Amino acid sequence: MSKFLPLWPDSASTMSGQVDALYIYLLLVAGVMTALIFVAVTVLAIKYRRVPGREATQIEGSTILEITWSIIPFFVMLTFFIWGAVLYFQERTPPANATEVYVVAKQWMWKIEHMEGQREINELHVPVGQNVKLIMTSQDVIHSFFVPAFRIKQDVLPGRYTTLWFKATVPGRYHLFCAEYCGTMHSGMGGDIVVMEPQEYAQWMAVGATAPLQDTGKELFASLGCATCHRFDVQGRGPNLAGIYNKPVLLEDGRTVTADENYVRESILNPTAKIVNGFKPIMPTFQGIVSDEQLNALVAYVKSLSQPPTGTAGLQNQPAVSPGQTQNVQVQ
Ligand SMILES: [Cu+2]
Repeated sequence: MSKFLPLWPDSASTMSGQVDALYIYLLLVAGVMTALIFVAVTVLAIKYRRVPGREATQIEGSTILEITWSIIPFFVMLTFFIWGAVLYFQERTPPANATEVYVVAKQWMWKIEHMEGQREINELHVPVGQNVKLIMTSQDVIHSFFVPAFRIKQDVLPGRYTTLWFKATVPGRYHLFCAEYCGTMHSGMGGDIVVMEPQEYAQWMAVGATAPLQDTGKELFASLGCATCHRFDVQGRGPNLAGIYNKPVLLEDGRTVTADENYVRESILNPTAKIVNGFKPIMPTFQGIVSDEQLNALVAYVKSLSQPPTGTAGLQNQPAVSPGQTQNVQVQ
């Protein structure tokens, strides 16, 4: 339909049809409400028009009528809220099996890093039919990752990660916009999501890969000296990081937090913000020492310490994770 009457952008993800359905519903309800009001105004204007010789009479209010026209629209409007909330939670909850891609925004470009090591600028290649989770941060100001054809949008903030996920359904090239005014060249800050058939994608993936992201992180972990304190064999001066990802961590002040991507990131840049119970605030900050790309690699490495060995080169030397831990990771 959109070719003849381009009211809607391309529809190319599992979410887009659902978002469109909600939009059509909103338009229909708004249309019906508007029609009802216009009909009532017209009919009442005619019925109670001024007629020579007719005296105006005072009409008192009707409680039943007023309650009816309040309660019925209230429940109609609640359906917007419920439907919208259901879609929102679907869009905010990445499936556990999603392929992860790191996105770093800066004035005025999108830098993409695949787990396998491929890097791209202003282009993101993905296979059709695969859940893709984006872990995004900004090097400078607030940007916003917006792909109309997928009906997804998420602000990208400096100093923390935000995430987004999608599953593309139709191969093709879809425009990526920055949807947050971010400076002079904001309107030029765009790109393309290239959705490919799986075989085509595998061919694309086979070319130009450097090291997998977690391997880069592992090298950094060694070269920055992290491994001196965060040991995997004996208890070091810092917590053992094997298996911590997505697990609750008890802090010195009694709080419990989940060791998600933002926690790992914060612990590298601002180590004293959340001190793990039983440890001392002796870790120096790496703010200004590691770039956002290096941070992503370190976060990917820490996360890889919580995944069962898959036999890929990058994961061979990781510490063993007990079956219990592995199960928990998968459940979460
Ligand atoms: Cu921007």
